[in-house]
Amino acid sequence: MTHEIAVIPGDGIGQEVTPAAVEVLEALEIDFEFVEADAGDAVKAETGEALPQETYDLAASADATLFGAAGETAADVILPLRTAVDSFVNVRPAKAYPGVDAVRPETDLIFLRENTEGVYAGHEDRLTQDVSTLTRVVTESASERLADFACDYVAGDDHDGFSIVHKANVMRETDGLFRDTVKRVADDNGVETDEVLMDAFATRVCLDPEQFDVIVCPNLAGDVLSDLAAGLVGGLGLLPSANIGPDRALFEPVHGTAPDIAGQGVANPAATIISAAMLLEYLGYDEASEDVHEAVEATLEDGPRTPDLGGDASTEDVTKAIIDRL
Ligand code: GGG
Repeated sequence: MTHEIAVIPGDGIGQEVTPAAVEVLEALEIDFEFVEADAGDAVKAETGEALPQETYDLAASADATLFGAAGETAADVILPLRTAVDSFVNVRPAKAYPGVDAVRPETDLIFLRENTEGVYAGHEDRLTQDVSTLTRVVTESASERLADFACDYVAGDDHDGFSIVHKANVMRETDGLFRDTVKRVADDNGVETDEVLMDAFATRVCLDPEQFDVIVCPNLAGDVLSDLAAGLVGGLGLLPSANIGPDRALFEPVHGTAPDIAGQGVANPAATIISAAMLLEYLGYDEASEDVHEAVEATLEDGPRTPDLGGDASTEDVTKAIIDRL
């Protein structure tokens, strides 16, 4: 059976790391049909549209999508692409790897980030010269959908439970609804939870990341706290993500376009290649997924490494080393 994979490199280093991940997938000789499409700042400059309709339609119909990064147009690209696959959860593992210089080498976390609402719902207004507003949306249905996924996730992957990270002591209605709903669903499923205020979480995870395992959180908190966790494990070049929907999914590195190094051929492809390993698992290729994870881990441990990890290798060198280890 052929799987259609939409490939949307986007901007900046997305143009470098996405082809690297496709090279790894091609090396596996699985029956994939890769279809490339444009999105981001460059296509907007050319056509006036950051996300052409054909790119949206491709993501909405492909079996899975591999996305790189978007810069200034991130809100016009990433959010609709997540909608195209009806993605209600963004799975973001943040793990320290042997051989990589990490602030907290014991870190091994999974963020399950609500992916449709919160401040990302986009209800912003400029009322006057002096005042702008943002309406934050939290629904019971979206919180339930995330909590159902979290319960299945911890059961399937043998975790003890999960932490609900929120700020319901201040945002009583919105985060209050989020916390109460997630807790109710977890209780109904017999899943253990604890609750952590998100500011306290930020401190505690830096001091002792082993206190945490699976973290369920609202949209913006998930974005910010997973980037914080990237700082604990050696940088954003190591964090993959999966935007999961009911019928399809979109995989992307957590990092953005990195304009400071774009075009130099030295971007770390690990985050995108690990995202591709998550894509393989999503499509049922568990063994191939494990092989890619192991090849990336061995390469991170023994090199070559890109400059963000203290090495002087190129994106191409690292990609080749990963493929050679498959
Ligand atoms: N690789 C995805 C990307 O471009 N990330 C940068 C970004 O702005 N991310 C925001 C988000 O994940 O919500």
